[in-house]
Formats: sequence, structure tokens, C-alpha cells
Amino acid sequence: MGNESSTVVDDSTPPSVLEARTLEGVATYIKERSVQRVVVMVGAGISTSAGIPDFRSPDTGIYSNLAHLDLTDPEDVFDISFFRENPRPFYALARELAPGQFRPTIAHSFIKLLYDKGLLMKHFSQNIDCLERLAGLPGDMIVEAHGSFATQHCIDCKAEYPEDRMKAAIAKGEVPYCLKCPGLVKPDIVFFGEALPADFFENRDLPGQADLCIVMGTSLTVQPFASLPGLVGEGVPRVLINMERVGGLGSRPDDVVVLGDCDTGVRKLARALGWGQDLEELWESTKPEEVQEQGPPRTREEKLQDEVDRLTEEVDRTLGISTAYEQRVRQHLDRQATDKAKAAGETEGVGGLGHVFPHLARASEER
Ligand code: CNA
Repeated sequence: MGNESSTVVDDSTPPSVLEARTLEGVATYIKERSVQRVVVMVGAGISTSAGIPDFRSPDTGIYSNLAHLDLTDPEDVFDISFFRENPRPFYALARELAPGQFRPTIAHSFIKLLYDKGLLMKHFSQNIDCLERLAGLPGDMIVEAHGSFATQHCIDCKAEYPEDRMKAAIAKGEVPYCLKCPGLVKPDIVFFGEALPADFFENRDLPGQADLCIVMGTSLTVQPFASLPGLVGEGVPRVLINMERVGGLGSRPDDVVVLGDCDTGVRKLARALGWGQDLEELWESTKPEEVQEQGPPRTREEKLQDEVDRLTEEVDRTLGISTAYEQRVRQHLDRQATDKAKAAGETEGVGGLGHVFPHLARASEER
């Protein structure tokens, strides 16, 4: 990237392949040239609207919010030597970043849509949040260049560590230790000072075969990932959708730079392609299902009626119990009175109880 990033960016240079250096121009190119080998390269910026902070955005990025972890350099949290000395900051952060708490963004769904339309050659991601998988993109279409939370190992003996224990440790913000040696356990995300997965190097030549490159939500500051857009052939359009200019993109005649958020950018490109509806439907399908269908919300009157019904039932139930109890008492007393009357030579009846239990007497008169 060294040469490119020093090139003066000039968007006014006329394109050589595109009809215009705009998303509409890219849409026309995709349709007219039957583009089928799109490479996508992304970073933390495609997940920020899901609620996962990126590293480097001022104020909202993780690095500017690590004060509570007491680090001299925020990057230490992902440094393997630092982790050996003090794994706690990483596990405090892992609790916030771990998969399972977030929904894919519409930018993730756009990548899935490229795949569904048969246009995607490979998706290169620096993210560890697994949101592209959750959006439905098959694992073999993704190069997780910085690993992911999907597996975990001891950093010393390399033994695998059980997933359920790992999830429990992360949920509690605890540090897990190997079950076979005293070593620390770490998710297989790539730290500074560690090698990238073989998958990255095995697929690294693909950008050179692409007919379109889309870069989104990355500062392109971490190597060797940052070198990927530079491997795209000259004359092949590269699109950058990002909050800021990065990596020298915009320096070639067929680069298209769209400054802004990824979600707005992909919506615009999808509409230009006539895929607007498809994209919204696909994204809608990533919504987590309701635990239970609740039906339409109830009005105040309906809620009030529910409460009245509940109280009525309660009163009926209580009254039912009292009536049964009253009958049992009456039968018992009747028997006692009959026995007493028999013993006193009186005739059978309950009339003699009226002075003791006037309400029973009244009740029997009413019947
Ligand atoms: P970064 O260095 O934090 O850069 C993010 C870039 O995205 C910046 O240029 C931002 O301006 C831009 N950006 C932020 N939000 C948006 C948005 N909504 N729309 C458009 N652009 C936006 O992150 P990188 O990915 O470039 O750095 C590589 C690191 C970040 C990798 O090692 C990742 O593992 C690591 N990371 C990943 C996640 C995740 O998995 N979601 C979160 C935080 C960090």
C-alpha cells in the first residue's frame, strides 16, 4: 500500500472503465459487463450499526474507551505478549464483543445478496464478530483474516478448549485456563504478533482475478490485510464506502469513493441495481424470531377488562370455597343437633340451632 497511500487522491480524473465514478456508474458496469467476480473487503465499520464499536473511530471506538482497563497503549489489549502478562483487559472486552448478542447489519445482508445473485468471488473480513455467517453467507465464501471466536486453544500446549466452558468464561468476564497445562486459553482471533490463518494466504491472489472490488468500514491500517485492495488489477473498479478516505482508494481512475455510512451506501447501490426490495427482504429475514408471538398490543380498556375478569374469577372461586365450607359446617351441626334432640327427646329438625347460628337459620328459612 505504501505507494498508493502517498498518491494524491483526485476524484475528478475521468474514469477509464466506468461510465461515471458513482454508485450508479458501478451498477451499470455490473449489469453491462456481467460482473461475476466481486471481492469484498471489510472491517469493524460494517458492524458499528449493529452496536459493536470499531477500534479507531474517535469517541465511539474501543481504543478511545479503554481508560477503565488502565492500559498504556490500547492496542495492548490485542497484543499476544501483553496477553501473556495480563489477559484480564482482553476478557473484559471479549464480554462486550462476543457473538450472540448482535444482529447483522444491512451491509452484511448486501454481501449475502451478492452471493445469492452469483456475483461474489470471496469476502475478506477483518471482523471477529461472525456477523457475515449470521447473515447467511457460507463459511467457505469468507476469509476471516483475523480469525474469529468460533474456536479456542491453549496458547502454550495448543490443546483445544471446550466451547461451552469458553462461552461461560466470556459471559462472566473470567480468564479461562487450559485443562491440560497451566497455559492461558484464547479464542482463535489473531493478535498483534501472531500469524494470520493459512486461509488468508491461500486466497490472497483472488483480488488479482476480481472484476470488481468493494471495500467497506475499515481504516486499512492493519497489515497484511491493508495490502489487499492494492492487489486488484489496474482498470478494475474499486469502490470504497467508508466514513473517511483510507488506503489511497480514489487514486485510480476507476475508484469510486463514497464517504458516509455503509448501510446508506449499500442501500444506494442496491437501488441502482434494481435490488432494493431484495435487500430489504433479505435483511428483514435476519431479524431474530420473537420468543413467542404476542399478538397485537392490547388497549387500555382491554387490559382493564382482563383485570376485571381476573378479579371476578377470584371472587367466584373464593365464594365457591365458602359455600362448600358453609354446607359442610351446616351438615356437621345438623348432625350434632339431631343427636342432641334425640337425646333430649325432641323431634328432628334444625330450628333449635337458630339461636346459636342465626345466619344458618336465616339461610335455611330462605331456601
Ligand atoms: P478500525 O481501525 O476501527 O476502522 C474502522 C473504520 O470504519 C474507520 O475508518 C471508520 O471511519 C469506519 N467506520 C466506522 N463506522 C462506520 C460506518 N457505520 N460506516 C462506514 N464506515 C464506518 O477497524 P478495522 O476493521 O479497519 O481494523 C482492523 C481490526 C479491527 C481487526 O483486527 C478487527 O478484528 C478489529 N475489530 C473488529 C470488530 C468486529 O469484529 N466487529 C470490532 C472492533 C475491532
